[in-house]
Amino acid sequence: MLIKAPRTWELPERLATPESVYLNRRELAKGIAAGSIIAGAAASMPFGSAQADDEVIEQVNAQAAGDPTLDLYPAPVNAAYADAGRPVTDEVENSTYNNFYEFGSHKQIWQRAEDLQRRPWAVTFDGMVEEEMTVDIDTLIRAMALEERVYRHRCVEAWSMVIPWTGFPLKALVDYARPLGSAKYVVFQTFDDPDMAPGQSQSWYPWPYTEGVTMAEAENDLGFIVTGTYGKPMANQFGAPLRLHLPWKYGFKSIKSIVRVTLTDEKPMTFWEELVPSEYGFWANVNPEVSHPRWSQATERVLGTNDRIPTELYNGYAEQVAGLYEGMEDERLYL
Ligand SMILES: Nc1nc2c(c(=O)[nH]1)N[C@H]1C(S)=C(S)[C@@H](COP(=O)(O)O)O[C@H]1N2
Ligand SMILES: [Mo]
Repeated sequence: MLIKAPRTWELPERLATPESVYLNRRELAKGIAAGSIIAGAAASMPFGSAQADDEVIEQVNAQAAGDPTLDLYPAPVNAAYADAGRPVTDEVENSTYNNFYEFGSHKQIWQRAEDLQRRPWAVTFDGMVEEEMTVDIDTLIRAMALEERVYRHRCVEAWSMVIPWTGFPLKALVDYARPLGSAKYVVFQTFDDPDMAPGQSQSWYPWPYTEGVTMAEAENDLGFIVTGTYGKPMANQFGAPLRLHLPWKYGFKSIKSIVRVTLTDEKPMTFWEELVPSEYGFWANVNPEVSHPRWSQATERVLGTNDRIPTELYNGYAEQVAGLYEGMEDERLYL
């Protein structure tokens, strides 16, 4: 019997299992039924050579195993979002190719993100709410019914991934905040702590990272608040312990490591718009026909493959979200 990752012996079975198994759930279920789960896992293991891959999986699993919400995983799959129409991106690939400028302005921040202190963590709800409050992250997460959704993720830099997220609808977070009827936008902020995150010493960036959506966008069923990836609490580099994912928008809208949620009637200035207003706007909806000023958005590189595929309007989610933008043709919807 082959056990691939002996260093993770102390982890629950689902965390010691190679993620390739995840990609092949039906096989896994059959394996369990046949009483041969380990054999099934070994058969589909792609990490043959790479010790480096083991190191990555060890990191993400160790972070998951130390997370106080581990018992909530894996969460039930929301059948409406069980399949993103493309294969799920390999977890090692996904865990080692991240944008998280707080830890460096390049993709290889997964080791530096070890320094992210995911507990204690609190989220403040303020602005146009019935009552301002600061809530401990574990209280917040446990107040929600977690579910899993597989979503496409398209960065403005023209690469894409497919990720099994765990979390809860953005709308549930907004309801939790108890907004006043006058609120028109939901604004999110990441932590601001240069001692923990050296990128934040780079003073030319407008820290803290800030993003926002309209109330109508926040209430659309697609908007998702993420707590986990690949069936377990997410690793730091994904933006633990709480991040946003808006699959129809360019990835920079999907703010990581949220500490503040503000309800307001003023359209917020966001991190990238403040930095380079000619290249990044508030709406940032995916559109293959509207080029970035410095490159085309017509196609995207699918990470973990050699494929370059056509990009779709609203990243393929037009049916759910196009209606949000009717009558707004004069706005910069696609930048
Ligand atoms: N706080 C914060 N959130 C962030 C970023 C960041 O640098 N800091 N980068 C954004 C960008 S450009 C992308 S593409 C996604 C990347 O998410 P991933 O690393 O999970 O793929 O996070 C977004 N959220
Ligand atoms: Mo991005």
